[in-house]
Amino acid sequence: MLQLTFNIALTIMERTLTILKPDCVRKNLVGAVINHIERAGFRVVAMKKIRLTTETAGEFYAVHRERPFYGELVEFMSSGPCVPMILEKDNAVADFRTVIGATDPAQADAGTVRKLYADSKGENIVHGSDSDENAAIEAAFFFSTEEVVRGN
Ligand code: 3AN
Repeated sequence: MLQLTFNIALTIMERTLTILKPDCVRKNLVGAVINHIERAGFRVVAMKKIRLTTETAGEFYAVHRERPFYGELVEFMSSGPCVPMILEKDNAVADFRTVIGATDPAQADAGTVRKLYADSKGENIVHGSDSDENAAIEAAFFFSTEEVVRGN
């Protein structure tokens, strides 16, 4: 029984929250980016297409409220639909940040999502959580428990 409990605990995967941003949707790159993400070993366990308001975008990025680009960021994130997703994989948060590349696409490694598809630091195609704690907070921002579906 103890052994069984241990094995079940080992199968719990780490999660991260991503948003395919309005530039990704506008450029019709949703499928290409999801393909890139799945090929990197992530599983999509929740996904929807929504449009943030300036209020909800401002709330999501509240941590950046004092930064000079905050207004621009909120305006951009509410400028069209976006596609938030919860992704599962071992080491999801760190591995996803490797897959998407640096915030500034000019600095991003070759083959990363931002290097391949992004135009600028502001319009950089995808968001990725920066810690396990924020991943959980951000996942709850977009999805209810019922909207998260594990398994194949
Ligand atoms: P990342 O998304 O790579 O974790 P953060 O957390 O530093 O980057 O920034 C959050 C978001 O704010 C970025 N995804 C980007 O859209 C925007 N951003 C960051 N730096 C700038 C900047 N200098 N000018 C405009 N937008 C920026």
